[in-house]
Amino acid sequence: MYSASAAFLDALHEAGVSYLFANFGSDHPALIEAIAEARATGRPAPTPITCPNEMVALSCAQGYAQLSGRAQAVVVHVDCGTQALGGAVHNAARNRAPVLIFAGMSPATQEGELKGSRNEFIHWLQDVADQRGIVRGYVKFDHEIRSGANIKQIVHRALQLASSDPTGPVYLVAAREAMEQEVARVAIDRARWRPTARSPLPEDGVVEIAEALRAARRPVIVTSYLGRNPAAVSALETLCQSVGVGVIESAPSAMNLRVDSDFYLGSQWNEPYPTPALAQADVILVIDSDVPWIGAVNPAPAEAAIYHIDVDPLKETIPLWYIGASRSFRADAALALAQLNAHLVAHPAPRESVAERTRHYAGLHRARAALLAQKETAAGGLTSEFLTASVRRHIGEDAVVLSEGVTNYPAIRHHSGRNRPATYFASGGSSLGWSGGAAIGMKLAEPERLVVSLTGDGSYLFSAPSTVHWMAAHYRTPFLQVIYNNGGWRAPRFSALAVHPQGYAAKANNLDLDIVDPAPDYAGIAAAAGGAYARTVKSPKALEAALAEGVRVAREEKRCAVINARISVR
Ligand SMILES: Cc1ncc(C[n+]2csc(CCOP(=O)(O)OP(=O)(O)O)c2C)c(N)n1
Ligand SMILES: [Mg+2]
Repeated sequence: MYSASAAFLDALHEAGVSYLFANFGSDHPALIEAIAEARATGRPAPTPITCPNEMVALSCAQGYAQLSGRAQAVVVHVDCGTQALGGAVHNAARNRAPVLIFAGMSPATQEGELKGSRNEFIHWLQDVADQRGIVRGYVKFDHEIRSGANIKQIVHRALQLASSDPTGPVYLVAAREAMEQEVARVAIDRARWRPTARSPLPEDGVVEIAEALRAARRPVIVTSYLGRNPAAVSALETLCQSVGVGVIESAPSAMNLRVDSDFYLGSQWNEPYPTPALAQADVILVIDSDVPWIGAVNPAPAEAAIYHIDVDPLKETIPLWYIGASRSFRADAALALAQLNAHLVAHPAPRESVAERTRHYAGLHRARAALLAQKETAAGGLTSEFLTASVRRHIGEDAVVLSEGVTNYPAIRHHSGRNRPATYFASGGSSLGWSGGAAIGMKLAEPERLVVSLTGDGSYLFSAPSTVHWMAAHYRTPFLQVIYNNGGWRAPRFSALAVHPQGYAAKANNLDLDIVDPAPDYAGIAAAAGGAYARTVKSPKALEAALAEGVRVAREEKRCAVINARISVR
C-alpha cells in the first residue's frame, strides 16, 4: 500500500525539504502513519520537528529559509492550527520566506464511504466555509489537493511557486480521504521543477543607472535586504568602490554591507528627522527595500533622480506604495549589481570624482563610527548600546544575530557590528515573536554557527518562550538569547507621543504598557521549559560574566543561555 501521504513525503524529500515543523491533529492519521512507515522501513523522508505552538513552527521554517534560502514544510491542524500560525504568516509573507504550509481539512464524507471518513465530533466543528481564506491575503498560492493521484506534482508546483521570485509562503490543504488514498508511484524529474530563472536588468537600464551614478555628485544606495543573497553583498561593495557611493540601510532585515566598509553609512529607522546623506543625495538607487525612507519626516530630496531595482518593484501586496522612481526595474539584486560592475569595468568612472566621493563617504563613515564608540562605554550603566557592544565582543564575527529589539532595533543594528554576509537578520515583518522559533530554524540550517537572538521583553513573551525552549532542548538547537528588558512595551508609548506630544498620554504615569508587578522571571521561563542557563543582570559587570558563561554554555554544553538584561531607559 502506497498512500497519498507517503507520496507527499516523497515529494518533499525529493525537493530537498529536510524538516516538517509539525503540529499534528485528527486531520493527519494518514500522514502520521506514512511517517511511521517511512521510519520503520528506512525510507528517507523529512524529519518531523514537534512544535507545540504553530507560530513557532512557521517562525522556525522562516528562520531556516532566511539562513539557507531553502523552503521547509510546516504541518498544522485544519482551520484551528492555521489560525494559530497567527502573525507568523504576515512575517513570512513580508520577508518573502519560501515555505510550504500544509493543513488537513475536515473529512469530506460522514457515512464511512471512504477511508478517513468522519469518526470524531470535531470533524463537524472543523468543517468551515473557507479554510484557505484564512491565509489567502498572505500566501502566493493556496490550493486543495483534491486527489492523491497527482499529489507529487502539486507539491512540486507549490514549492516551485514558493521558491520563484518574489519568493514566499504557499498553503496546501487536503481532506483526510485524499491523504489516505492508495496511489500509483509517480517518478519526478527534479530538474523540471526548478524555480524560474532570476531576472537581469535590461541593457539600457544598466547603461542608464551606471551613467547616473558616475555623473552624480552625491550618489547613495538605499537597501533593506539585498544581503538575503550573500552574493549581492560583495557585488555591492565592488560597486561602491568603483563609483564612490554611500550605502544607507533602511529598517534592514539582512546584513547588506560590511559595517567596516568606508561606504557604510549606517541604518535609518523611525527617526523623525532627515538622514543627512539621504538629504544630500542627487542620485538614489533603491535596491531591495520595502520602506526606503519615511517621506513625512525623512524624505528623499525632491530633485534627486531615483532608480529602483527589486524583484517586485511595484510592491504588489502593499496597497499604498510609491517612491517617485524615474525608472523601476524588476530584477534580481545580485545579477543587477554584477551587470553594473561589468559595465563600470568597461566604462570606468573618472578617477578624480571617484576619489572625491570616496573621501566624502569615508569621512561620514569615520565620524559615525567615532560617535558609536562614545555611546558604548559603561559610563551610562547598562544601556542598550553598551549591552549590544558587549554582545558583539563576546560572540565573534561568524555568529548569526537575530534582532527583534523593537525600540532597540537601531541600537542593535548600530552596535552589533557584522562584517560577514548572513550574520544579521530581522523578521522583515512586524508581527512580534519571530526570534525564538527563527533561532531554532537557523540552528537547524547551520548547526555549527553560534545563533544569538536579541529580543525585547515584550517580544520574548510573544515568541511563546516555553515552546521555544522546550524545542531547543529536545532538538539540541542551543542558542544565546538576550532580553532587552525595559519593563514592558516602549514602542506604543513612542507611537502615541509622536502623534500626541503634548496630550494626556504625555503627562500620564500609566499608559497600560508596562509589564511589571510582578516583573516576569523571563530567563526562568527558559530554564523551566528547557533547562536553559538563566541569568538576570542589572549592571555592566554582571553582564560581562553572564555573557561569557552564556556563550560557553551555548557552544560547549549545547544548552540555551537566556540573559534577562534590565537595561536603563532614557
Ligand atoms: C503580534 C504583535 N502584537 C502587537 C504588536 C504591537 N506592538 C508593537 S511594539 C510592541 C511592544 C514590544 O515590546 P518589546 O518587545 O518589549 O519592545 P519595546 O517596545 O519595549 O522596545 C507591541 C505590543 C505587534 N507588533 N505584533
Ligand atoms: Mg520592552
